[in-house]
Amino acid sequence: MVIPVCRALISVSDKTGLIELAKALAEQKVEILSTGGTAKAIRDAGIEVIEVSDFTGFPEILDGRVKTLVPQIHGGLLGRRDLQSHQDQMQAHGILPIDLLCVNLYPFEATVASGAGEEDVIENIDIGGPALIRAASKNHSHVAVLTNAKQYQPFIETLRTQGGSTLKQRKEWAHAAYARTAAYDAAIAAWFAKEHDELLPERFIISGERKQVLRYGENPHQQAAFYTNDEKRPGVATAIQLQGKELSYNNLNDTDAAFEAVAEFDEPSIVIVKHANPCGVASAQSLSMAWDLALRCDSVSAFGGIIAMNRPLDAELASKIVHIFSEVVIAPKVNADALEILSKKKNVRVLETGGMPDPLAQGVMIKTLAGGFLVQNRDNGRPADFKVVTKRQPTAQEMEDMIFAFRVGKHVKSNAIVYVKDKATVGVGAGQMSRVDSARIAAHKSAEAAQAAGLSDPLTKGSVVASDAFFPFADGLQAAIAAGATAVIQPGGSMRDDEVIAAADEAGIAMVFTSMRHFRH
Ligand code: 93A
Repeated sequence: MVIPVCRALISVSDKTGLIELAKALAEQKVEILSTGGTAKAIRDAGIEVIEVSDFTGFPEILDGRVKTLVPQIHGGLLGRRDLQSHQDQMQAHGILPIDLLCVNLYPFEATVASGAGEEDVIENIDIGGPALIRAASKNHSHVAVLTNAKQYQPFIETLRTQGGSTLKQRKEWAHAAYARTAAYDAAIAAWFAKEHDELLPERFIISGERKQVLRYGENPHQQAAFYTNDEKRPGVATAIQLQGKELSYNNLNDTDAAFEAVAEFDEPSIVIVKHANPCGVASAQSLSMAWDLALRCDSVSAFGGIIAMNRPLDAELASKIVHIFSEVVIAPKVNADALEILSKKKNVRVLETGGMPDPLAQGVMIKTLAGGFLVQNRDNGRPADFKVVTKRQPTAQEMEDMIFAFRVGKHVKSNAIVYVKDKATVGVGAGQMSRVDSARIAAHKSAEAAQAAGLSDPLTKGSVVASDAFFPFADGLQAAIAAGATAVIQPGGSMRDDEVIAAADEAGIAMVFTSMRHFRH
C-alpha cells in the first residue's frame, strides 16, 4: 500500500544527499521538520524548514542531548493511522503524524577510529537518533524510514511517481534501520569491551557490512557474501581489484591465507597458496628470485593458485607470473608496467591492498559450530625461546632456515610439516591426520619436484624441517631424517620427547624446541 507523505522529519549528521532529498520533498509540498544543524543546511539551500523546537515548543536542551526526545515527535512517529483510539489520543494531545523519517547517527564509529578521547567518544553516542529510527521502523506500516543516503534516490523516485512509498520499500528500510541500530550498539559495546581489555565478553556481538554478494559459497549450491568489519587491516577487505574475473568465496578465503602468510616475512617474499595451504614460500633479494624458489617447491600444485607478495609487483615478476595459470595475484602495490603485462591474462584477478597487515597485531578469529561459535585471538605468537636439545648444535644457516620454516608452518593446516632450504620451502605436508604422513607426503612431493627439475637428489636433502606441534613418536622425525633433513624445529613437550631426541642424536642431526605450538585446523 502506498502511504502519502505529508510531513517529514530529517535529522542527519552526514549531510550527503540531504539537499536533493529536501528539494524533492519541498516539490511535493511536504512539510519538513529538522534539528539544528540539519535545519540550517536545508534553510541555507533556500528550502523551507521548521525547527523541531519550534514545532514542539520545547527547546533543544543539554547541549543537544535532548532534541527530539519529546512526545510530539515520538507520538507522531508511533501513532497508528488505522486505530481510532490512537487518532483520538494524538488529537487530544496536539500530536501531528510524521510520515517520513530520515536519520543518520552521530559518527560514533568514525570518532573511535580517529583515536578521539573518551569524552568525545561518549558525546558521540547518539540516543535520540536510534530512538527515532526504532520508533519509525516499528510503525513501518505507516511510516517510511531512511537511514542511508543510498535509499534517498529510490524513495524520491516513488515519491514522484506514486506520491509516497510502498509497503515493500518500508519493510526493506525498516529491516535496514534495525540492522543499523544493532550495528551501532555493537560498535558501542565493542568500544566498552576494548576499554576494559575484554576479548571475550559475556555476550559476543559481531557485525559487518556486506561488501560483496558472491556468486556462490564453497560449492555452487551454497549462497555466500563477503562482509567486512575492519577496513584498516590491509588485505582482502581493503583490496582494490585492478583486473580479472569476479572474486569467488574460495578465492577470497585462499587469498586471505596467502596474504596473511606473506606478511610474516621482512625480506622480499612470495607465498603461493592452493586450497588455503601454502605450496611454495620463499624469501630472497628480489621478488623475482623469491618467485623462482617458491614455484620450484611444488609447481604442480601452484597451477591455479593464489600468488601473494610483500613488495610492489614489478614488471620482472609479472613477466614470470604471466606464464603460469593462477587465480589471484595480491600485492601491496601493482606497478603500471606490471599490470600492463598481466593484462594479457585478462581473467587473472589482480588485487592491490595499499599496504601490508601487521602480523603481530591483535585480532579476533571466529569459527562457527552447530549451535554456536568459537572465538579466539589470532595466532600472532612467535617463539622467543629456542632450546637446542640435541648433541649437535644447528649452524647459523640452519637456525635461520628453521625460524623461517616454523613461521611458514603457522600458516599450514595441521598436521604441518615444512622442509626449508635457503629460506625457501622445498616440501610442505599439510592437513594430514597423522604427522608421519605429513612428513612423508612432503618428502615424496619434494622428490617429484626434484625429478621434474632434472635433479638427482630430492630437494629435501640437506634441508631443515619444522613441525607445527610436537612429534608424538619418533616415526615422523625419522621420516624427515630419511628425506635428508639435517635440523629440526618443533615445540617439544611430548611424553616421548626422550625417544625423539635420541632418534635425532642417533642420526646426528640438530633439534630445537620452541615451547610454542602453531596448530591451525
Ligand atoms: O543528542 S541526541 O542523542 N538527542 C536527540 O534528541 C537527538 N535527536 C536527533 N541526538 C539526536 N539526534 C541526532 O542529531 C541525529 O541522529 C543526527 O545524527 C543528529 C543531527 O543533528 P543536527 O541536525 O543538529 O546536525
